[in-house]
Amino acid sequence: MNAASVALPVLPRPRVVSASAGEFPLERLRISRGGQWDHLLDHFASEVLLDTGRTIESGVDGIRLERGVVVRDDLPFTEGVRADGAHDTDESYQLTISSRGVRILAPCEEGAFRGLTTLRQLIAAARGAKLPAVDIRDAPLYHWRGLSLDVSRTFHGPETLRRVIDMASLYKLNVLHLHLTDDQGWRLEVPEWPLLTSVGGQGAVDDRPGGWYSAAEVSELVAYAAERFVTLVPEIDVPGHVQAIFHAYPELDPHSDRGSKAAALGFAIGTLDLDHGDTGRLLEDVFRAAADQFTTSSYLHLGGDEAFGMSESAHAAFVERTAEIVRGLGKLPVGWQETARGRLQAGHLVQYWMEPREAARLTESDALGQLPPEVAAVLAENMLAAASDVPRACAQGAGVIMSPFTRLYFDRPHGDAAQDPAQEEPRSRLGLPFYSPSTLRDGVDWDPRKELPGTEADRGAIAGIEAALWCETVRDRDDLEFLLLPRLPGAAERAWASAGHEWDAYRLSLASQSHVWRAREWNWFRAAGIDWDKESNQ
Ligand code: TNX
Repeated sequence: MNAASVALPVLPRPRVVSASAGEFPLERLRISRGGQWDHLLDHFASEVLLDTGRTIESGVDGIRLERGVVVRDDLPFTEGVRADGAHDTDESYQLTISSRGVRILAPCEEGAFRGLTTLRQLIAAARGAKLPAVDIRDAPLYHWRGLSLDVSRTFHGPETLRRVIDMASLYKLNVLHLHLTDDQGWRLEVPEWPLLTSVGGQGAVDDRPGGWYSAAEVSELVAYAAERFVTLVPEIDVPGHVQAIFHAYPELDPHSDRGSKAAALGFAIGTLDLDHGDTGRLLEDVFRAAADQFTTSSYLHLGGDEAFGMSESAHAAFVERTAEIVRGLGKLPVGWQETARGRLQAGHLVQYWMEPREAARLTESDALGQLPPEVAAVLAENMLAAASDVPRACAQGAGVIMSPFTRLYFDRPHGDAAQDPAQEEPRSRLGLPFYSPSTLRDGVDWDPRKELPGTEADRGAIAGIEAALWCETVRDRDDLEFLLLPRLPGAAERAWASAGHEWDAYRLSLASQSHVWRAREWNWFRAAGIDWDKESNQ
């Protein structure tokens, strides 16, 4: 039976599912230790406790975890690249539940973890009763399955990040990309440049509290994420979006005499200049700090977007220099799609966000009219140049992370009506006002291969999928979670499963996720049209 025809309460939907007669009562589920993957079982048991309040006892004949090859005849091979640079990791698994017990077969530890995650979701949906007899064979479509989170416009402390890592991992995402620097606040500790944090880290949008991560906190977060098979990828956004640097070190601002740097809704004009003062040394120190702290990532994201006010050649030279610094540290560069306007070396990843059709619509409509005219003008100029970025990246042999902004930007207002009238207020407040709203279905019903601008041959360049949450309108953790859920599983679905028009099956599986969200006290948007389970968690 095909996954599409069995609405298992599991997201992303597993690739090959065959249901059989019978069931396994949850009260018989045990954990037996003494195998190679005991740590995975311990982790699993503590997650089930948080998901459902249920303790899984130790005992004989528990869940069997076996290392072995999963038959892949009808499972496509995983495409793209991994953020941790591993080449031999295989996330496939087979989960078999019968009246006799539960068994997971996987060639790698990571596959066994993914299988246990599927089991977690089945347990949460079983509401304390029985697991269905089923045989699941599963593997992801793309290696890179991520979420990018803006911690600059609003600072989200380590505790909030742990919640986001928990959500990502529950949906088998494996990358959390942290947008650590922007005009409003600098969040990375850099030993040689202490004012970046002590001065540049104080800010955020409006009067929201600032903050930054100490190296020790980053180290704990990297370990927390790694335990959940999530890689933290740091982004230092240069040469635009750098007002926090200028705030800390005004002498680095080559245009300090320019007067007002119109900043509205997060857009500011002003860029670094490689030939100005100590800019080169700053770049080296900052990227070294990122490499030293984010030890599990093979990539450093250098930003490169919206370098308003910079000539195309200066921007290209800047990106090339920064990419060289990244390579010098033994890492590979990722940049927003604008970095494709210069010369790229093999191994570079470009993150696609501006869909040409929507970019044209934004610039032609009066949507940008809400911004100050000089900001609207540079934004429009950047959008109009966007159409050739991805073909250029592919022609240069770069990989492409897909973050098309009508599908995967979670800072769009929710387009579904609220089921709970009390949520109309946050719904109308959250998301950038000049973006058209997007529905949950918009986030699920699309095919990354078809949406890559370029030729069919270019589709092989897709490195993976990343959703993005920018935080201009996000005031706090509740707001953040309101935009993340229930969208996050949709992004995970497109990153893991094959695309198809299966909204109805997806919608059923989504409804059953709310048990865990309630139990974990994650805030979420109760979109109309989904039959959310009304039961409160007990
Ligand atoms: C564009 S996406 C930006 C961000 C904004 C975002 C709002 C990108 C690379 N740059 O600075 O926050 O739009 O959606």
